[in-house]
Amino acid sequence: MIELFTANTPNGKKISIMLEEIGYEYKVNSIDLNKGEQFNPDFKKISPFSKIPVIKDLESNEIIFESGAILIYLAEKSGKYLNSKNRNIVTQWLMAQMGYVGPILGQHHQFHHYNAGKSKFGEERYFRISRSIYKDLNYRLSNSKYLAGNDYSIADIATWPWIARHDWHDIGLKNHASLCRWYEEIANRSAVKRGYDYLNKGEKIPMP
Ligand SMILES: N[C@@H](CCC(=O)N[C@@H](CS)C(=O)NCC(=O)O)C(=O)O
Repeated sequence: MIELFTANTPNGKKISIMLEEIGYEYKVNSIDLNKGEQFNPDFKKISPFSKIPVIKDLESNEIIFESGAILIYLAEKSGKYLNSKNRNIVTQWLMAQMGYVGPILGQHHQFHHYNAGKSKFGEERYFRISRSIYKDLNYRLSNSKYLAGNDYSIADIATWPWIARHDWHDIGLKNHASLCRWYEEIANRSAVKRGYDYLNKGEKIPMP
């Protein structure tokens, strides 16, 4: 059994999707970011930067923070979505998501979606880089079924929830045919649907 400390965000959904994909039992401990619950001293003990997601493996008592580290932990524990043959390519695409795709799209959400009009420089900068991320992902997926090759992996599980905010991005997922093909295929996986709606509120995946 895994305890998942999370919130309804792309980084949080990576882990509920992974837990559904590997069929592990998990209980959700919701952290209300709007109320600042991430800053509670008890949460900070398990999350040094006060961020979700975090997991506690109730079998081993191990606590893991950082979504990329959690995905690697769960992939190694379950033997799924990462293996010795694809490890190098999967970790490259996973780290590219962690260090580039997520942080840039996150800034695009801040400047374009939540705070439009507050900073022309910020809006333009993150819009431009986000467009180029769509273009580069589209190019990769025009040559490769999944991000790390022929097999669905934790690199896809990390990246997909960010593209699931495509309606906030205003970049046009439909105009990126290969990215759109990959997005729709993953959206149709039943584990992804369950992980996306991990609160069981009937939350539907935004389709292009
Ligand atoms: N690199 C971290 C980023 C985690 C992160 O930024 N989490 C956000 C929600 S998506 C958060 O907890 N924000 C709360 C805050 O910044 O106060 C990861 O991938 O786990």
